[in-house]
Amino acid sequence: MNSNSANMLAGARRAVSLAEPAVMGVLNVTPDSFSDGGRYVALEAALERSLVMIEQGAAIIDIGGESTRPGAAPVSTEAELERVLPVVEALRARSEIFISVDTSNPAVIQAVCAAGADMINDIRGLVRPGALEAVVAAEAAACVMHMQGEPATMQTAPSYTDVVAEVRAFLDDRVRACCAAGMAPERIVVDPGFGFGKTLEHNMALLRGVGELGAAGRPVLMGVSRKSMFARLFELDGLGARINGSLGAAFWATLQGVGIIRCHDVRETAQMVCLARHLMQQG
Ligand code: 7PJ
Repeated sequence: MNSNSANMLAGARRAVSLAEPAVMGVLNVTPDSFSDGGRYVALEAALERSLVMIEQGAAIIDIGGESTRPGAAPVSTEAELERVLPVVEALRARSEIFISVDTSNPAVIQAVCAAGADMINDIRGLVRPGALEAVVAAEAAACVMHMQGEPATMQTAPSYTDVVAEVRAFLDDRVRACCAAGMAPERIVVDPGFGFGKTLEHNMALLRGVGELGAAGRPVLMGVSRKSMFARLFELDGLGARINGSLGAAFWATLQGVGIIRCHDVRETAQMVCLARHLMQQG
């Protein structure tokens, strides 16, 4: 595989180097924060949070307006656009940061890319009708993620014969579909989808093999930040336990050559990347 293209993620207007893992900071724009009179305050808070994450070392900001947690209700196109679009516009006006938007909706994809988003992060792997075409038309970058089932039911009874092989086969297939639809390979990253239709054992197998999941030579995005898998693993819930697990995983992922680490705790994650990179240096 061409190492130059494998070390880059290109959007229509800007690119990010993945020569060392890029830290992607999560920005949730939740329904409550945008209701009624709180709109302007919420927009300012979202912008401020983004700028803090950039200052702390985020190379990508991932804006999400659809809750994808297990059991979450679906959201209309209008509601999703109302939450996400003003944030994309405001952040683009203030910064040249690589902007990612978490969505599966073709109309949202079209609108946010027109407003300056560089990347679409789709937990459904761009399988919804029109989603892949919208990304291709916008010349945006994309993260295609594996999920077994749908958010509402995915944790009921996840089942695989060989989780690493099956997730890899799905990601290979989606990279091929993206390329066949006209997406340039340097626009694609793949994600095994930790916690999306996976038990603790499945998540651990995927984390162990995270360096080998790069479908068709494309970099891997890892999203384990604060996830319940760590509460299960440590048999102890609480933010501290979840953050500790996330940071250990970030250290491991850097050693394994992961391209992007999606996280809430940007400064701490950037420190793990820094330490691991120093230990990997020869001589
Ligand atoms: C992921 C995501 C992930 C990608 C969420 C949460 C749940 N996108 N969106 N990968 N997780 N690409 O952050 O706990 O793992 S939402």
